[in-house]
Amino acid sequence: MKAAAIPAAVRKVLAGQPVFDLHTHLYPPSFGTPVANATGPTDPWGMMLWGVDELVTYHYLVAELFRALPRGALAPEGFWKMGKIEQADLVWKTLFVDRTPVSEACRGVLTTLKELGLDPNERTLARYRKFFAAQDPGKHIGRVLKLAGITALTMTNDPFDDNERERWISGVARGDGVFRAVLRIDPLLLAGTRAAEKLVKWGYRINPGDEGETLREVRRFLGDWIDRIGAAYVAASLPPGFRYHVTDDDTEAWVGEDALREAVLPVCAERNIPFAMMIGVRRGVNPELKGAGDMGGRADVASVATLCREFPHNRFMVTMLSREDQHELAVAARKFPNLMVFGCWWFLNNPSLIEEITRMRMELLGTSFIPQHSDARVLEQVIYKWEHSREVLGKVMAEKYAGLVAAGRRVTIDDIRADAALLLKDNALGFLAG
Ligand code: FIX
Ligand code: ZN
Repeated sequence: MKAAAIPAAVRKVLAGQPVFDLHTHLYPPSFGTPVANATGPTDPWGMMLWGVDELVTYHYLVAELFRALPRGALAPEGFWKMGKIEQADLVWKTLFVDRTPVSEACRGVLTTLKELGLDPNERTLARYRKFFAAQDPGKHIGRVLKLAGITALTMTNDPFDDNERERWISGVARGDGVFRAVLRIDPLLLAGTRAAEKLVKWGYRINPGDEGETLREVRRFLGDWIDRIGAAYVAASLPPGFRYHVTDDDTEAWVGEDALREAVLPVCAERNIPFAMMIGVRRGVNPELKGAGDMGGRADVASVATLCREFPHNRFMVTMLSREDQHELAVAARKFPNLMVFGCWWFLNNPSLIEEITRMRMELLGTSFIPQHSDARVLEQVIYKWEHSREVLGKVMAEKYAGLVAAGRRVTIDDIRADAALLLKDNALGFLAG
């Protein structure tokens, strides 16, 4: 292929390459949908978030709202007392009308509206609301996933969340070939006492005086839920202070170390599924902002390397929240084939950082990494998150192919197709399969 033809060929191949979205907070209609988008089965605590009011009140935009409002004009508490419609109207006016929506989260809403055939220049949400109110949730999901080029994705399924747990126990919630389940276990590792209380309530024998029995019962709990939901993998988000067996200093054992070593990893190995660690989140630095109040911090890649070394029969998928940890994590992945680096998580999911990180990963790891996941919380976000990421990935791939041509290596359309399939789907599916 002529070098000049490569960029357009890459864009075309990526646009047609189906994606497996490795981490989202999306759910099918069987998980219920809130009243604000009432056209299908509705319930106030429904988990399937979709439509313009959810898009515009995404926690990324809530954080940006309070930076744009005049200081003191509205306390977060006052915002939370508003209804969803009122919140959305305020966000739209403040960030999209009174100001230029140049942030990535704002641009994402505009891309999504455009791809759905709507005019992103409306001064109110009225026309958008009319469009969404006319959609049937089930059909709308098919259209949105097609626009995003997603053939399957994983949910985030947390048995410690009573709202979600009840939906599984009652049998209404279920994963399927498109929405695959993931067992999310943060409280087990981060809030052992609270988790133990819940496990006892659910009938697991947690006995502080008998660690062996307790760990056996934690393993039983994990196995029960992996089987109940058909988990593709087990996941946890971890704070910057997460440590494991860091022997080169006197860091005391990290709080969840026993549960990780004696329960989570043995069960994942036995079930032949990966354990995903999303490391570096500092929760609730501004609790007034609720879901918008988290931030990140530098974490410890040495602990990831120790786990990969000490548990060679486990597979680890890792994403880290700090830009400063990305290079060390990619180097760690060079040392451990049982470590799969994935995504540009959360505050890294911006074009400038996706480009920097993807370029660095490709230079260190070739095509043996998963460049992106959407982390979408609202259904339609996948449209922009994947359109924007494909654009950046394509730029980096074209640049690397140009380097190959300069080195005398011919680049064919089959090369591009094979690489696109690995990066957007097959690395993930292959790593999940074992
Ligand atoms: O821990 C997580 O799964 C994070 O992705 C979320 O807590 C976070 O709110 C998010 O959606 C970031 O994109
Ligand atoms: Zn997430």
